[in-house]
Amino acid sequence: ASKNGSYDYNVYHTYDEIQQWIADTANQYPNLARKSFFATSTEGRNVDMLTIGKSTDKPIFLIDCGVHAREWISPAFCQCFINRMLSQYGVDPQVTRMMDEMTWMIIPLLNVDGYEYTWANDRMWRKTRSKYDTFCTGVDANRNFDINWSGEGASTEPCSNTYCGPSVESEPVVKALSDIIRKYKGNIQGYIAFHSYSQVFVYPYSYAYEDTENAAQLNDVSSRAASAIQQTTSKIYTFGPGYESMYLVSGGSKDWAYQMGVPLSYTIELRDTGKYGFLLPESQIDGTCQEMFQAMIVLAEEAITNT
Ligand code: PAY
Ligand code: ZN
Repeated sequence: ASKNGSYDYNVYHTYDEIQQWIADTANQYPNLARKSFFATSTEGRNVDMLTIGKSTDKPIFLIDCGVHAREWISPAFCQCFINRMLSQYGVDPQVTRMMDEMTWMIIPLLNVDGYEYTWANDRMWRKTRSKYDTFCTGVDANRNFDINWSGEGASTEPCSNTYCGPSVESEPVVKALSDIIRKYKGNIQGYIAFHSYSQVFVYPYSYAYEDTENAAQLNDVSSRAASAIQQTTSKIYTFGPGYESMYLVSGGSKDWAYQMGVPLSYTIELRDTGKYGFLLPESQIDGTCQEMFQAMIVLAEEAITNT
């Protein structure tokens, strides 16, 4: 497929298809999108980033999808989000404002090795595919960031699904994401890591029973985003600081991004609430995209007016 008019956003795509889609998208919208190299994974795959927006020097909204391999709805959401932003620019005034006022740096599929593994070998794989142990493979990329690394809510056991890795940023994709946050420090207004499942807006902190200085704002924005979702598809999303809305997590990306100065920092847990869990049927991709787009309008508006 060389043009994206026929790309099916309502099915799950392989790593190869997503790579092709990123290239095709950048080609199709040369004035609004550009593809850049983001990282080389442990197994040597390319990880790409799409930067979208009318200009490239606006306040940044950074988004990653697919940090956990089995959470297939996450990269599917990133793709439909990007497609809507690009195809509706100049058509939908809200999209136009989001594209005019922010620079969106989006990594549609971060954990490429793990994702490939979920297609070829084990649908329920979560971690990366780095091997630091004789028996067990993989690091939990969301335990590998430089925030209370290896602390509570992470495991130092290589066989664990929450293994924090042999050292901070041992995973090339984590290093690349950390580098980009360091590089644009001060200019990033929003950061979201899309995960599944649970339908929750999770904000810092997760590494300790502690609230951020802007906890009231994070709570208020989540609450408005959750209302927007409920009005769209009737789905209920909850929200709260990680220590309360999920569980303790050390070395997670949104805590680290917040600590690096990103005021609006979230993990968003997409559908569902457990009926299908990670095996969310393709028939629910569209609804997830519709509802979360409305939430993104709320989050983007907050990021725009926050600057
Ligand atoms: O920021 O606190 C956070 C995210 C915590 C997530 C994690 O990394 O463990 C939560 C889980 C995830 O999406 O990976 C939730 C899912 C349902 C799981 O695997 O437990
Ligand atoms: Zn996850």
